[in-house]
Amino acid sequence: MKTIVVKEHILKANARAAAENRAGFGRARLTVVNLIGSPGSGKTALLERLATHSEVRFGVLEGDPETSLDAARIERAGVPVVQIVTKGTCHLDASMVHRAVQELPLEGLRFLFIENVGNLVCPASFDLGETARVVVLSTPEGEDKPLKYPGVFTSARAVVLNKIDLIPHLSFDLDRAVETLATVVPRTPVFPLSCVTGAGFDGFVEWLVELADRIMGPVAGPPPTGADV
Ligand SMILES: Nc1nc2c(ncn2[C@@H]2O[C@H](COP(=O)(O)OP(=O)(O)OP(=O)(O)O)[C@@H](O)[C@H]2O)c(=O)[nH]1
Ligand SMILES: [Mg+2]
Repeated sequence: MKTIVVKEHILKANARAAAENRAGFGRARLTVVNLIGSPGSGKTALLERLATHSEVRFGVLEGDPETSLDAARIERAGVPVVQIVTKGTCHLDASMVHRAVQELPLEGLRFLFIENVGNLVCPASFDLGETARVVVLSTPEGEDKPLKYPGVFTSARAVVLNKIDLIPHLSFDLDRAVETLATVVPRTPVFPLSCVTGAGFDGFVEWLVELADRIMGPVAGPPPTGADV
């Protein structure tokens, strides 16, 4: 009996496309952040608040199974955006990103944020060619998620712990959440913050700017053009 290992084949093809994306992002001097989190954790809210920080010039690729509602929110925030509708697929892949980024005006941008489909499992397996993954976990989800979904957390360069403004209304224990994260990802920075009040947000922005400085150098270099990616 013959067995076809579909997953392995798909992941190999994705890895090739991701490597091409990564090379193109490097030529365009873009720091690319793959935002992963559960539906409703606040990924789009994070990007909306980030739009108020002029030190982070960015564009966005929005991934959703249906609708362009999130892209409309990002556009209202004055940020260049392209919506990828996956038609039910539970994650973005590198070829979707490659096609979508051709439609995004990259001139003058230092960052590209890719909001993945809301999910803590599927997006973890698909490299998009990003510089860094950031997981957005929110307080109503509970402190135990890093234990239940370790794969996505171990692949992240940073964790945002969003919706800290809601803690007084929840049984969520911030110290316990930070301890739990430390058992799963002891060296990963954690940013407790609120996208609604802005509390804790500056620390995350500083980390982003340092990341870009480390990867691309403190001066952004010649503005990228669409032809570079
Ligand atoms: N109280 C509070 N609400 C928040 C915060 N961040 C986001 N929200 C709310 O949470 C809800 C979901 O936020 P979104 O930004 O749409 O979440 P998302 O992760 O982009 O969701 P999907 O794209 O559907 O996966 C919205 O009603 C937001 O206003 C926060 O820091 N505090
Ligand atoms: Mg969203």
